[in-house]
Amino acid sequence: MSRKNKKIIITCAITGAIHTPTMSDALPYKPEDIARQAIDAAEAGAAVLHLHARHPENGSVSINPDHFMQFLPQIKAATNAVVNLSTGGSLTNTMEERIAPAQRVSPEMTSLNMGSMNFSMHPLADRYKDWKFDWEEAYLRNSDSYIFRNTFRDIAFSAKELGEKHHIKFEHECYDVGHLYNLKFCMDVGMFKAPVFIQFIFGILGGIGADIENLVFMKRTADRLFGDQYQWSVLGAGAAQINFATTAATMGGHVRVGLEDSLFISRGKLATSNAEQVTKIRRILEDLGHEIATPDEAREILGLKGADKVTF
Ligand code: KMH
Ligand code: ZN
Repeated sequence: MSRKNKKIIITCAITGAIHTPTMSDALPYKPEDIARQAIDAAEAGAAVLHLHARHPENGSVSINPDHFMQFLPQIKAATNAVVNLSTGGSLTNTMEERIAPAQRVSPEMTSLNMGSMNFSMHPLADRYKDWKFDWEEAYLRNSDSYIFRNTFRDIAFSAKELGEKHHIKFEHECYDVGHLYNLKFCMDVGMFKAPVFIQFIFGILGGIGADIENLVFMKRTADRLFGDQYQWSVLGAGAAQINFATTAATMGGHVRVGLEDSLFISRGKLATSNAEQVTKIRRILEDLGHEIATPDEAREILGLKGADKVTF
């Protein structure tokens, strides 16, 4: 879908499950820091906040609904931004565990990963020697034997438990071209209603690489499969983040930034916050003549149920 002349939705992914506290002091893991950075990102122009939880005491990834509840009410009280909860979980979680926080708080959106794949951060472990917490090194190194499991049965389970029962709209995370075909199959059997929202993801080790030719190919494939029945956004991992967001916007897409996807603000320079990345992409997009969507405009573009329907 070309989406020319429409507003651009900035999603900001605040902390994720890829990076660890040693890598950047700016990566938030305490609930008050996740809340503060999310609110600041929304004030800087993010219409959608993609959120993971972490254990407050050591920053390891958490899918405990109680940990989400330590920051979600603060975010809701301070911003109108759309809350999008991750269902990605950590290296060992089942799909039942991964969707439990969303079942508890019934957000407007959640992520939904559209295929099983290698998903590895192990090369990052070689860049650090002194770790802030003792779980970090093993977490990263063990990801080389991790299969990020998202079978058709898992996807159908999430569609039923979150989509049907909670009217949650999905950020369909597609890390490779095959994931688009998985989504098409799921739509054909009635799992998801148009317009779907697809996040094209580039540069994860295990997914399609961060080459602009791949973005063009993903977009062309999605056009063929979904016609005008989809909205799309792009995230480039690491150094690809801003270039890919800018290119996506030029091609008619929405964009995602945030410390989940990259810890940097420019080559070799760590970002000081999520809001700094939002401010940067917003400035670039506005300089190029694009308009940024407010949260309510994002709700309309994506067909969301509304902030009054969440339970946090
Ligand atoms: N847990 C990672 C392997 C998402 O937010 O849905 C991927 C992930 C993506 O968490
Ligand atoms: Zn995520």
